[in-house]
Amino acid sequence: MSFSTHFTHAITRRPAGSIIRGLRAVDTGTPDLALMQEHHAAYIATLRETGATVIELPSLDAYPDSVFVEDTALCLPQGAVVMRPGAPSRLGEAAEMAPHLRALYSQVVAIAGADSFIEGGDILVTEREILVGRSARTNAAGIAELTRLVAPWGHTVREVHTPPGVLHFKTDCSLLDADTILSTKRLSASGCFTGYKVIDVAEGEEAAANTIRFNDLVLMPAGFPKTRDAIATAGFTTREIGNTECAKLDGGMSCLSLRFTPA
Ligand code: CIR
Repeated sequence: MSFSTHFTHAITRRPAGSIIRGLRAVDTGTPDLALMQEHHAAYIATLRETGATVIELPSLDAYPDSVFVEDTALCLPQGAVVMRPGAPSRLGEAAEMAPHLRALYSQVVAIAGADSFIEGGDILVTEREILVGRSARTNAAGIAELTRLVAPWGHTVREVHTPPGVLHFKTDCSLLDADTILSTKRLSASGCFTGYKVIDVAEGEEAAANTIRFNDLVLMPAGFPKTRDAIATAGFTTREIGNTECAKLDGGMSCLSLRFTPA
């Protein structure tokens, strides 16, 4: 079973009332908490439908963006790495996640350098390597530290670039199976996926690039029919989840969970 697509567990965190103050590149309106909660519940139900255990953490009002748990850690088969988010308002979220990981994993390490910044949204784990996109949130020191921490576990890190103006590397791509990546053309054009099979997100549907392959399903944001059909035609089973409210905060499917098999 592929460790990059199949998982026994996920961790999520309930959205907080403070979500209305969440970070966003462009203000497209205030997120509606009730609707976000509805979408979040559908997301969790879909993860559970695959047979996984989903641990739902309580909301953290002190951290408006804390529903986006992916950015706080990298979960690998051998252990977990606690991140150092590059957004100052999100730095403390990592320490909030660490004890939950320690309860599940025997090995938990952390990015610790004062100048090291790295967020989980910039990390794409495939069966053969870990790709990390340098971005406004993830710097060279953070990537170097991650590289050192995961080497003893047999993982290699390849530094790539997040397209300019794009929040995270995985805003623009996702892994569908061991060899297949869904990507926007603006990202795949950089050549960073040479050696993989790439499925292009349809023109005008760039916001559909952030999906998650979780066990037998591909969870994707609702409202992108051309990309949904392209994924289905390639043989994957898709589930559309409402994402209008998280999208106002530049968040999507991957941001809402940590996915792993504890070791
Ligand atoms: C932020 O700017 O940090 C949040 N509003 C969105 C985080 C999305 N996370 C992700 O792509 N992994």
